[in-house]
Amino acid sequence: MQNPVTLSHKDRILTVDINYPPVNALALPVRVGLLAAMRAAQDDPEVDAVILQASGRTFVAGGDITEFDQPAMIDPHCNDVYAAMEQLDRPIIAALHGTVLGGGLELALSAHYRVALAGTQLGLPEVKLGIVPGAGGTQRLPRVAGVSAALDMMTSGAPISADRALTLGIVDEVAASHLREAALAMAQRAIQACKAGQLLPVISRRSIDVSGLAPGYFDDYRRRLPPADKGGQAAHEVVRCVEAAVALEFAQSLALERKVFEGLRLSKQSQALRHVFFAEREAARIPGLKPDQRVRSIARVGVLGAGTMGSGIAMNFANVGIPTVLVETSQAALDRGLGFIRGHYETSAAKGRLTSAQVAQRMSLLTGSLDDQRLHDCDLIIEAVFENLDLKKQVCARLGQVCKPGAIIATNTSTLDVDVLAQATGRAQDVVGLHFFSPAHVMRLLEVVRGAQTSPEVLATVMRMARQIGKVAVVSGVCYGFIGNRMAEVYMREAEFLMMEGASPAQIDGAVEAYGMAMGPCRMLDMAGVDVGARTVIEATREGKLGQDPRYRAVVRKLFELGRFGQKAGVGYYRYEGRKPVADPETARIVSALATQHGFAQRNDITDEEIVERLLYSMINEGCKILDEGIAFRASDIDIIWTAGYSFPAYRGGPMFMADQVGLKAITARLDHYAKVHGDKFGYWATSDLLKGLAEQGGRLSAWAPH
Ligand code: 3H9
Repeated sequence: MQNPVTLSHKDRILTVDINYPPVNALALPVRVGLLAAMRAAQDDPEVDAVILQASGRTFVAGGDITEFDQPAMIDPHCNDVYAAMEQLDRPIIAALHGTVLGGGLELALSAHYRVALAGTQLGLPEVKLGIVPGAGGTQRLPRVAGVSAALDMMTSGAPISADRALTLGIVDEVAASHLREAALAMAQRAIQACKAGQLLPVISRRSIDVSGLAPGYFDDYRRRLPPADKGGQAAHEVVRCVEAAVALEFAQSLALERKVFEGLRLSKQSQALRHVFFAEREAARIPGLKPDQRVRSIARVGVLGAGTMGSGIAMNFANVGIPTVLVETSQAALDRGLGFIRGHYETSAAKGRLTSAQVAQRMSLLTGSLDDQRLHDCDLIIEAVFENLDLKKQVCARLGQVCKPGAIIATNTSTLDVDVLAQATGRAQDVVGLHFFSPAHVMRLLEVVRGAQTSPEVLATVMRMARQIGKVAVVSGVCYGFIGNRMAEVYMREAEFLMMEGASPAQIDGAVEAYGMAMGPCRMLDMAGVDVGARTVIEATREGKLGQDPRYRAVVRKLFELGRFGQKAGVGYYRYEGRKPVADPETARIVSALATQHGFAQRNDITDEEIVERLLYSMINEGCKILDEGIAFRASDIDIIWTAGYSFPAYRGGPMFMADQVGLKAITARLDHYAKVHGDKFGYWATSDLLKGLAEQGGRLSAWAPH
């Protein structure tokens, strides 16, 4: 490979250029190159100043995350490079563009001056990977931005704009354009300042301003963070490092930071978060698609149905500047949909997240219509009508007539057979399932359902579109519930069986929430609507998709029958005081009667461990069946479905990552145990062949690939 760090000399300025695609990460060859560059500058009396820049779409986006799995990081460490930069007796100007993140910002903070192109994003996102900034970030950032702003940046991991960085003193200048010229001009000023006898500004030599910090400041700050064992481990360690920065000499606290970084790098949370980082990117790769696969252009979108789902879907496109037509059958429904969208945008504007000009611009991209002929010039049409097979079939048949040739017809179904709907259009090759999650303008996950005849071009187009609208897309094959809801069905099944065996909704929710799920199954269904959940179960049972067990999801059906629709009705699994769920003795009575009816012996020895195992291990088993059947391409795709769409804690990596961590042998042993204890008339505990095989061979799901 070509040297990733090149030097060029002109007019006594040395330009050090990093060129290491895709994101100029600080991999070993880059560190070696940078260190050599600093030594060359030090030894060269013909150099008056150094400009540090990067080629391509971005300045340095961080340390090389792929290196973090190594037992030990290989020298030179970034800290060696940064120390050499600070020791240079001539000015270094960092010229920043793109995303200046993690080790990239740490690199910039080790230069003497920084100029950023307008639009640059800067941040220390390491906590999102379960680590702390490990090359001086926790030490240098508080020295320029102050303790409070530095902690906020590092514990959230959120990037800031170049303008905000200027206000905080992180950069010295923002250039509207012509970054190179701005850096050269800055270099000339710095050279003059040196000649006038000014000392070079070295951040590590500055003191930290603690005058505004109240006594107990750091403890108060810690209390506002998520608990360490609930994904907050790295954020707590950031506070420890900054506290050390205030109390100790730079060299001492830098050494502490490095030790903390090394400890976290090997931690379970960090391994899981890194797995999620790479799994998200892997999910975009579709086996069998050629790298030069042609994609269709999507310049105009149509959404059929302006309910909560349809309106949310439409917003995704307006948000990125794509004209979208929203079609409904009644003016009242259309007005409600457009009103919902406007209300959402205006609330965002009131919170300062959008300007009123942006609200107006987005609304101008959205048109409503009662005439489905308006869909004719759309490149992508998404039907988001009520989840009913006959209705959706009718709608798809109509779309087949109305849409122009080559348009992509997408169905937003969560359970229905995409192949049946595709046939109804008469052009199955142009049809794909796009399962948005509610609220569709907020949730990051998009399940892309490839039908038996979906063309590679259509699949590639919607994957690119998903990225454009900021979604993480995962491809699923066709089966009942696709990947996510099929697994969720198993999770809910066990929750309800456990209830009939004697566990309360609060105990079940509490156990999985303690594990890290944002919301337990009972609270979740109460919020989504017991009626919605029950109708799906009733319909699917009628169609024979959920087996013939009369006990299956008996609780949700009963609650539905009794009008206990969840939060919106004030009662469901819980009773609601406002939005607060409280235990309801009536639920216990209903469930106990169901237990008697269905022959469950109620017991009071159900532990949280049993709840987590029965809900999650059975879900893992279902995930393995999904892999075995070729519904999902890889185990990590399933993890992304669950972390991005079902609030599975990212710091646990997703259910399949969890399975590898627990050990597949241990999981199959527990599945066998529950089969023995409960019997297995309906095959609920039948271990998937894939899981059984891997467990026997000592294999791992993460390493599995279909033959
Ligand atoms: C750190 O800096 C620690 C230091 O404090 C201490 C060190 C001692 N490393 O996301 P994309 C790959 S920790 C390796 O699709 P985008 C990525 O996997 C790091 N690889 O592009 C993908 O590969 P592929 C702190 C990386 O335009 C390709 O680049 N920094 C890294 O949507 C394109 O990525 C971060 O956490 C990396 N650091 O978004 C920033 N970054 O094509 C992490 C990316 O094979 N990165 N890749 O799938 C990002 O947030 C986004 O990638 C970025 C670009 C916004 C930069």
